[in-house]
Amino acid sequence: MKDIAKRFPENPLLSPTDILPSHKDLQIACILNPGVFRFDGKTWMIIRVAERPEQKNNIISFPILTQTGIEVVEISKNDPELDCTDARVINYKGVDYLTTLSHLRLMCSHDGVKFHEPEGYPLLIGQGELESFGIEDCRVAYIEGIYYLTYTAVSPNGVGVGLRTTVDWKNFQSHGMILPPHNKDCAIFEEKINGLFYALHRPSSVAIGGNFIWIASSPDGIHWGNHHCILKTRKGFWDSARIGAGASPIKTAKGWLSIYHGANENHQYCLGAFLMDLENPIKVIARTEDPVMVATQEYELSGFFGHVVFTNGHMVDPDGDTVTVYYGAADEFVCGAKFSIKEIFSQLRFH
Ligand code: MAN
Repeated sequence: MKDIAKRFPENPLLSPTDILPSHKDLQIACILNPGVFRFDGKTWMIIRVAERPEQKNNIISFPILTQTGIEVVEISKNDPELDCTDARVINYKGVDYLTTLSHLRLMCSHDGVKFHEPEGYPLLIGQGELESFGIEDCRVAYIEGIYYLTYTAVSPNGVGVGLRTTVDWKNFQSHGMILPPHNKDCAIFEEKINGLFYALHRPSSVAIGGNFIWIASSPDGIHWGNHHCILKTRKGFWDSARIGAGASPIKTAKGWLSIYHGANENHQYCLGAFLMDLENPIKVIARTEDPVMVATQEYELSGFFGHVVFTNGHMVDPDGDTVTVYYGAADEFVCGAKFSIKEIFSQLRFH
């Protein structure tokens, strides 16, 4: 498999021990999957911080959000009704829970490498019954002076896409759930096309269909319709089980370029790319066959959930060719790597 990523020698850029938990009873298990944007002359990340209580012997414990705050659920590991084979999700008495509770936190940087927590900015935490298992993996699209934050909203009702908007990162307007379960990986294009907003998203179908990338359009960025399935998983490939869009597609002279993640049946996550028609992004015109990035480094292979590189944030240099992809490694660390867009193009197979 090819890997054309030039990883930062400073990786991991952020580890769980670099920041403090949001609550005295919790520890940070992972920080991962940052959304990325420019604001106030600096590079910012909105990272996912996944927390849980200190784990005791033979007990699995995890927090959930209730109307009055955080509640910790404890289950004996010997309980026959518990299935905890996946580090990320458990099933107890037929109900799924997440093993960690995620919130979103801002980090900022002058050089795109050293990030620190800025003072005076709020944490974004789950609100209401559709976000009681937390909010995750935020993508940020900047359109006509407004930042659109699309994130995964998790609750016992399922996994859907929530939207909040802001202009100053201090005040946020919540627009609720814009795409109902099961859906995630929603990336809004940063420019309207023929007067409409466009977004990539990833519904999942349990029976017929699969974990495919779809596109939708909207008159206002809030209400979405005209859905089309545009990219599918490929049997026998690195992206055979699930695929999902990364950050907002990059506008190039030849089309909209999306860097996406794909996973196989063994839950190994790699990155690839595909290209959509500039005027009509419903049309996919090219796709990479091999991944452009594969988990190879120690910090990508072992961690909370190993063999994972996952991105939902990037920054294109003014040179128009270099893109810095920020990514979650092994579901535990935040890392960075540079790519040349030309080099990604050389990997694309045109249909
Ligand atoms: C999957 C993984 C987890 C995530 C849940 C809910 O199990 O991507 O990391 O927490 O879905 O989104």
